[in-house]
Amino acid sequence: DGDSVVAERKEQKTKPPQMHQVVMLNDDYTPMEFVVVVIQEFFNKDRESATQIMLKIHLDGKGICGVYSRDVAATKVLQVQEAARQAGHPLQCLSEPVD
Ligand code: TYC
Repeated sequence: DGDSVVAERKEQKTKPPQMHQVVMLNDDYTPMEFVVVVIQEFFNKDRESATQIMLKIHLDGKGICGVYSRDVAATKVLQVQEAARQAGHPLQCLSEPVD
């Protein structure tokens, strides 16, 4: 009945956290090799997977490097931005909630 539904909801209230995808954007200047190394280092991909992701970004304009909790995704974005800044490349990435 209604009471048991309410009691059950109270015990099962927690939902999994919203996940966020880290999207990397193409540009005309960042070397392909730099992008591959960044994807390997910060998104824990092997060289083959990183190369496939880089080529997808290069061809489509953007691509998903990984899906994480909001805080981890935000940290990945900062790590990529700092690596790009330090190397003098315009590489950009962002995080957005997964639908
Ligand atoms: N378009 C770049 C080039 O031709 C390569 C590149 C790929 C840059 C992916 C950014 O996110 C990127 N050198």
